Amino acid sequence: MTRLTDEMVKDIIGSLDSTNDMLVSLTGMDTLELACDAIGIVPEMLDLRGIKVGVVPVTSGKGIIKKFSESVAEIVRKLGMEAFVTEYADVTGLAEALSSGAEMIFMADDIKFIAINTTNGRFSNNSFSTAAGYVSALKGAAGGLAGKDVLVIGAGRVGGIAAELMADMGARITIFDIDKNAMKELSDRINAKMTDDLSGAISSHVLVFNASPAAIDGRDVKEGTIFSSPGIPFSFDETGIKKAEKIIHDPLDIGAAVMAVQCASFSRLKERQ
Ligand code: 2YJ
Repeated sequence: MTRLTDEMVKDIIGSLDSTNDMLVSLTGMDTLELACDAIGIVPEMLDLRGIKVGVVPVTSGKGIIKKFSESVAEIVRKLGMEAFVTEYADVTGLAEALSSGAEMIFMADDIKFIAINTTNGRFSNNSFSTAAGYVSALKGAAGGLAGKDVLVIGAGRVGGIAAELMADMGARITIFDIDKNAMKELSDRINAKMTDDLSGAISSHVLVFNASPAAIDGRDVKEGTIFSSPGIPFSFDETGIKKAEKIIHDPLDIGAAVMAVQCASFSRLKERQ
């Protein structure tokens, strides 16, 4: 699994407003609207006021990513919640967040990134949230996915969940992965096509969900293609950027925003009027 680096995270806090503007112009939804759409609600259904969110740095594995916790806290603040990063890391930090009354707690090691709703123990996870957020982004950018052909690059966790969500929306999915077993397992599971020819598949699709860290050769890109691209690092060269109509990509914001909104929805959905 690709791990974020200090370099990828260093500018997130300063670029949250421009990511939000990018989402509005490419998908027609701002970050909060997109995160809600990803879990099938609208912002008016959620009461985010006064939610106290703790972000706990985790030192296990490869350790702390500089500004990771502060970036998550800022993403959550932009959605209208109150967020703090604990002074201590790991178990001591978790105890600190709980004793400060955090209603939601974010923690990430090298394998999982979760947000726990402390009022009921339910939790959201980054793989599902990233997949759902980028599916909503592609749906918004393309004006709907029902009946449309979508290429999914990468049959890992995010690609697999995204492919399943889009198949449920009525999209016709083609899957590519260099891991042929993973590709076959996913294509059998959701009854989708698969391909061995990445270049050919890219050049014959205008809707692409890219959940892979691999580089995409701009010479393969069809003019007017819409890419929803959670894969890190950013996969595109200058030619691809010029030929694509839209590329939706950010290193952390969309996935973390969906996590926060889903985690809040576990206890903060407003009663229907
Ligand atoms: O607290 C910290 O600063 C670090 N322990 C954060 C580690 C962040 N983890 C990752 O980037 C992993 N790739 C897990 C993300 C799950 C993606 N679905």
